Parts: sequence; structure tokens; C-alpha cells
Amino acid sequence: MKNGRIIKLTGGLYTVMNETDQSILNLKARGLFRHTNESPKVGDFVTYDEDFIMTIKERENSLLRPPISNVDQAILIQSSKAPDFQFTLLDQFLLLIEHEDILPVIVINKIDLLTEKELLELKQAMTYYETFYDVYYVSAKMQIGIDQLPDVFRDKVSVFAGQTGAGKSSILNALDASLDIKTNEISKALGRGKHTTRHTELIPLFGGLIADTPGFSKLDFSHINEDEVAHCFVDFFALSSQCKFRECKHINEPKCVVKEAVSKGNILPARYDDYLYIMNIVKEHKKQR
Ligand SMILES: Nc1nc2c(ncn2[C@@H]2O[C@H](COP(=O)(O)OP(=O)(O)OP(=O)(O)O)[C@@H](O)[C@H]2O)c(=O)[nH]1
Ligand SMILES: [Mg+2]
Ligand SMILES: [Zn+2]
Repeated sequence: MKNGRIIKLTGGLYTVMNETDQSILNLKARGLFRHTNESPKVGDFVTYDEDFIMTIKERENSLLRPPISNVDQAILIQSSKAPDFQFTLLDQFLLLIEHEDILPVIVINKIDLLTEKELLELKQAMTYYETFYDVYYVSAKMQIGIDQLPDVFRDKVSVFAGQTGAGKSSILNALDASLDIKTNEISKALGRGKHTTRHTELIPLFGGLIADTPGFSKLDFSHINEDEVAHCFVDFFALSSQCKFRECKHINEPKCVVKEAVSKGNILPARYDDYLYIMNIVKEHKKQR
């Protein structure tokens, strides 16, 4: 039996890279695996023989969407324009990543489409997030700020996540032109669907691996409960030990430090609105169960 890592999944075939000699094999999986009750996914460490993936080693972490496991960090890529920057989407992504105990890094792309004034305003609005996350401003098209990224990715396993069209594949191309990954316009010309990148693939770069992933337009919170939402808003969680109630959800409870911080302007009101919005979605899910 050999040891390796799944680096790609296309059309039911897994591409496995051998742990010792980096040789590549395309293999099938033996149905569902008892251990995880799931099929293997990109990022999994596996044992395999000539034809099949035999076992999946225990995962350190695992994301539902994009489907990947064992990553060190998730790079949330959002465009500043086309599609427009959305704080709500940012808060939703951050929650999903935090829920899996993965470190989020924020990359804002397409800054070439903003006027100087608009860029300044966006940076201003983002200063709140910069107190607890790293934020980078780039333009894949104009090669602005791209030179900061290799140090972010060095020796780490990173997954790119973000809305379709945000420029995930374009940033990879900007980092290494030889990758020549397909981006939006080309596939439009071919008349293919909305999402340009069709599969998740780990690409060796800067001593680590980076996963390009298909973008998605709808986020899923069905696996998350209300307590988890409260814990995964890290800025709220940091304050929550001072709330009167131990399991305070920061909604209707009296003497809630989070609500106080919102009214004092120490927490962004819009972020609190996003929190309430997600809490509502999660509550509705619970009712339907
Ligand atoms: N103006 C401008 N356009 C960009 C920039 N980066 C990417 N684009 C354009 O945005 C479109 C989408 O880019 P992609 O890299 O395909 O986006 P993606 O996030 O990989 O999309 P999916 O694979 O569908 O998830 C393309 O037409 C790119 O040329 C940028 O920095 N500035
Ligand atoms: Mg893409
Ligand atoms: Zn509270």
C-alpha cells in the first residue's frame, strides 16, 4: 500500500500524488468510507494501491464548500467591483471558515476598477476587520499588490474561496503566468456555464499548495447551529465572557456587552446586522428539521 495526497478530482477520478516520490496516479475510490461516512475529497491523505484509494486518514479540518480538507488557511477572495464588494458576503464566508477552525485571510481584488476615493473609502470601512484579520488589496489584472502574496502562501496549504468572478483563477495566473488557468472570458466564448473553474485542484506554489476552486453563489449554513454562529463571530466571542448570561446570543438578552459595543460603535452595526441575518437563517433551518 502506498501513501499519498489527493490533489484533484475530475469526473469521478482522483489524482493522487505519492508522498515520497511525488509521482501522480489517477484512481477511483472504493465507494463511501466507513471512517468518515464520506467519499474522499481533495486534500485528503490516503493509502492506495494500483487501482483504488483504500483508506482516508483522519482529517485535520474539512470544508464543505469548496470541498477540501487539511488546509492551513482559507483565502477569501472578493472583488471590489464587478461583482461589487459585499460586506454581508464577507461576514458569511468568515463564519463558514471560522466554523471549521481554519484561518481566514482576506484578499480584495480588482482595485484597478475603483477610483482613488472609492479605494480609500473601502479601506476605511475594512479597518474594523483588519484588527482581527489580515487584509490585502490587489489587482490581478494590473499586477498591483500581487507581490505581497507569495509570503502569505509560502510553505502553507491554502484554499481560495469566493464568489464566482471574484478573480480567484486570475490571481493564480498573476502569481505564475505559466499556470495559464482558464478565466471567465474564455469560457464565456465557449458558451459554457456560469462558473469558469469546474473543479478543486491543489497546485504546488511557493513551497506549499494552493487550491483553486469553483466559485459559488449560494452559501449553506444548514450544518451550523445558533451557538456556533455566536462563537464563530470572533470579535463578538472575545467580548462574550462579559455578557450577563453565559450562553448569551446577543439578541434579546439584557446586559449584553456585544449589543453595548454595537451601540457605542465599537462593533460595526452592519456586521451585527449580518449576524442577526445569519442567526435567523439558522433558526429557520432548525424549525424545518
Ligand atoms: N479589472 C479587473 N478584472 C479582473 C481582475 N481579476 C480578474 N478579473 C476579471 O474577472 C473575471 C473573472 O475572473 P476569474 O479569475 O475567472 O474569476 P474566478 O473567481 O476564478 O471565477 P470562477 O472560476 O467562476 O469561480 C475575468 O473576466 C477576469 O479577467 C482584476 O484585478 N481587475
Ligand atoms: Mg476560477
Ligand atoms: Zn451578549
